Amino acid sequence: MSNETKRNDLENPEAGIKNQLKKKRSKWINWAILITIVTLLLTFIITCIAIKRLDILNLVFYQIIVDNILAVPSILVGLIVFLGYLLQKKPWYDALSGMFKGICGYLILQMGSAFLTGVSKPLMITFGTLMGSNVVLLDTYTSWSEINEALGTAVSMISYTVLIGLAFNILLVVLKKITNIRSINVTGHIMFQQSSVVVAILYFFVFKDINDDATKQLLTILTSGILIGTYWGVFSNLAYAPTQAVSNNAGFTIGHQQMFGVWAAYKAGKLFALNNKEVKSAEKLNMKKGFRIFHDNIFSSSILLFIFFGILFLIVKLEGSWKEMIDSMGGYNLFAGKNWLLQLVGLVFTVVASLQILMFGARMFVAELQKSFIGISGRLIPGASIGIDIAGSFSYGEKSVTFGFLAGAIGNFIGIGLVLLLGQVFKIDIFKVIIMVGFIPMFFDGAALGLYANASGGWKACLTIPFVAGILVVFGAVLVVQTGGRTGQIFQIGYNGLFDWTTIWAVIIAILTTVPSSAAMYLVFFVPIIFIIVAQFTTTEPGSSMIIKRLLFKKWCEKDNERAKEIAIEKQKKEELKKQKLANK
Ligand code: ASC
Repeated sequence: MSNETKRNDLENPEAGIKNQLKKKRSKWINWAILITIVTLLLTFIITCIAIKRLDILNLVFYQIIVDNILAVPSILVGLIVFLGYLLQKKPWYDALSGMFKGICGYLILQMGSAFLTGVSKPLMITFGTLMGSNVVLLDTYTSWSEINEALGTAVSMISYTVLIGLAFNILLVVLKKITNIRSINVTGHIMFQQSSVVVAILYFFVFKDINDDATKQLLTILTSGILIGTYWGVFSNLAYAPTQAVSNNAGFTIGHQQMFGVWAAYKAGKLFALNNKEVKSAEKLNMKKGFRIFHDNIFSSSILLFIFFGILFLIVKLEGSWKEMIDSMGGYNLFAGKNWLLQLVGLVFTVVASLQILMFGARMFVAELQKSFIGISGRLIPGASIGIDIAGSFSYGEKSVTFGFLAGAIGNFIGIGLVLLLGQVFKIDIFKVIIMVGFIPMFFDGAALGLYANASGGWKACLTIPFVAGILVVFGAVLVVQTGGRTGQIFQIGYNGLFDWTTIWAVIIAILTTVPSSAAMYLVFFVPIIFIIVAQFTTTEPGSSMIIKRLLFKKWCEKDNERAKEIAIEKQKKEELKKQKLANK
């Protein structure tokens, strides 16, 4: 049975999240609760508007909900876990303990991530500045803060976009029978970073000719919300099946920056296993006797990271920028003030240790989410799954994560070199920009693509696919910087730079910012429509083809129905076998 059909399938014992509570409560009660909540909410909003207290609305929606819950993923995850347990009618102390583990697990992951980034980012930035002055750094936080600056007083558009985007994502899941979308993203910081890019493009390009700023902002928020909410729903849905293959049907999906990327890596990995060819997973690589020590993950990742970071650190030291780099590491450098060689060794071990912390935290909160989400997907939004941080999947393949990162990093460096060659030596106009890949795209893209490629194509795919993607990302970034960066207000210092944002989004940005804005204003609405059509192609449930799919892709639906029949026959056979076994006993 394909992974797609396993979601919430009660009779499938291997299903990660078993929807044990499905349909227990009458549909009408659910509707009554929903209508009451919406009515209360609307009454509150209308009353606030009527008594002219918009500041209360702002306080509740913006400062409390957006700033303190949506933007803080650990709290959001904790609350989801808590709600999930309560919906399963678990005792309150179980719900509370699950919530604490969810919050702590997520915080542990963030601490690992903070140390990993805190040590590696200054290294990459210093290395980048050594290469040249007008460098655009691919880094999510640099991109986000540059856009915040550029938007000035209009910056709150980003938060409202996140809110509308999330609501739209949930709506698409509620309408899953038509949309075929079943995943909701819950990675707050990622959702903010991505919304910032979309808002900037719409505000500075697509709606730039609208004179009244209030109308312009309103149009930007609404359109960006729909656009980004559809992206979250459709692409986390796309990543669902590959994520089940990677995680042994853990039931979650990815809500990050390379949702299309992991799907593509998983599909491309299959090319390495054509004609049912046996492939060896990176996790199971058999080393010769003397190399057995490489089976130990900490040992092998230390050696590999020593080679990679060691070389970069040495270059920075030889070029005389050591002090500047160490200063910007601040408290993340636990070896500050020691001899530089000891610092170098210590910093590499800090990276190794941070990776272990990150994976430990991921295991902790993912386990809680899995257990509690049975409640949410059973009661609140039947059939839904959630999109979590990409690091949540890293515990399912420690070696492939390291291999993928290294292969991706080599690809990145070759890409950077090629762009330098084309722009600085051959003087081709579009390449006259220096791109430096920051640590976040370098690590999280490479590791993720390696992990997913390994799941379908083994270690060769795990090395090849992130490598190719590593080169591609740099060229995609050039396209964004030379089109979306044309205003001179954004993408001059940094750009998001992860896989989806240098592939599909790079093309969208290039088109929307190149055509006249009078055309872009209409074209922009084609993007969610195309996304929705993409969703029709994915995670289909055989036998229950989607409406749009039924209308547009008749042949495919026939195939679906055939598959559904096959599944039904297989099921019947299994049941008969079971009955026979019981009778024999
Ligand atoms: C990103 C980003 C981060 C990391 C983190 C990975 O894209 O902005 O901080 O990835 O989410 O765990």
